[in-house]
Amino acid sequence: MHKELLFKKSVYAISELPTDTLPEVVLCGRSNVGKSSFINSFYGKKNLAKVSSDPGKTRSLNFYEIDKSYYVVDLPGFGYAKIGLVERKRWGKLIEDYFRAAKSIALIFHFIDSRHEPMQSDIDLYNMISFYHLPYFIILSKADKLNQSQIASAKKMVSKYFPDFNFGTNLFFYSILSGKWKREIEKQLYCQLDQVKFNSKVANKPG
Ligand SMILES: Nc1nc2c(ncn2[C@@H]2O[C@H](COP(=O)(O)OP(=O)(O)O)[C@@H](O)[C@H]2O)c(=O)[nH]1
Ligand SMILES: [Mg+2]
Repeated sequence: MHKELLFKKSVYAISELPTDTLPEVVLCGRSNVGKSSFINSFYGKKNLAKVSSDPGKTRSLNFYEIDKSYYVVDLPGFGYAKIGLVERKRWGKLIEDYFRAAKSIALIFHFIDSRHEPMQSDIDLYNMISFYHLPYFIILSKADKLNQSQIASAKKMVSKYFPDFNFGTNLFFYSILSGKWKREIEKQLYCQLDQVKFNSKVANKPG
């Protein structure tokens, strides 16, 4: 389905954001939750996005261009304890500035480790995204680590925190070790991107 995936650039300040208007699909969530692994697995590249054995290493917004038609933006993970307060605040500000400045966000993927309850930083992120009214999916990552009954408990747990999300629509499991959940996400992602393209066509229609 995806033919071409290119690393475009790393952005360390809002002034460095790409100036074109390709739609952006934004990946965010805590460090080590599997965002970079998702890019490699979902787009079938072995090592394009750097998978970290040193959590919290990504300090930039990393832009990947898919089929010359949209960007995937890998945001720096937040909430990693070993990072100093000053550094953490700087990241928080970069992320918030990005959400405020970005004009082309088509969709946000918020990654949460399927084995753990959402943390305060996840609730904070949820509140921030809701504030900007941006289209929003939650991905429960590393689902290969759960057995059937743990999958059922994870579903219950997440519905308690995020009652307005529905499995298969805007809430998904994912694993880099199994192709099982990919198709579902792909379908909803392209639905969303089509919607964005349609909206911009309508907005740009002459007369
Ligand atoms: N078992 C399992 N491990 C995963 C999965 N996704 C990521 N990981 C591992 O989790 C660690 C952090 O992944 P990474 O992609 O760097 O997380 P990021 O900090 O959110 O970008 C790495 O050791 C990955 O191999 C998954 O679906 N299943
Ligand atoms: Mg990463």
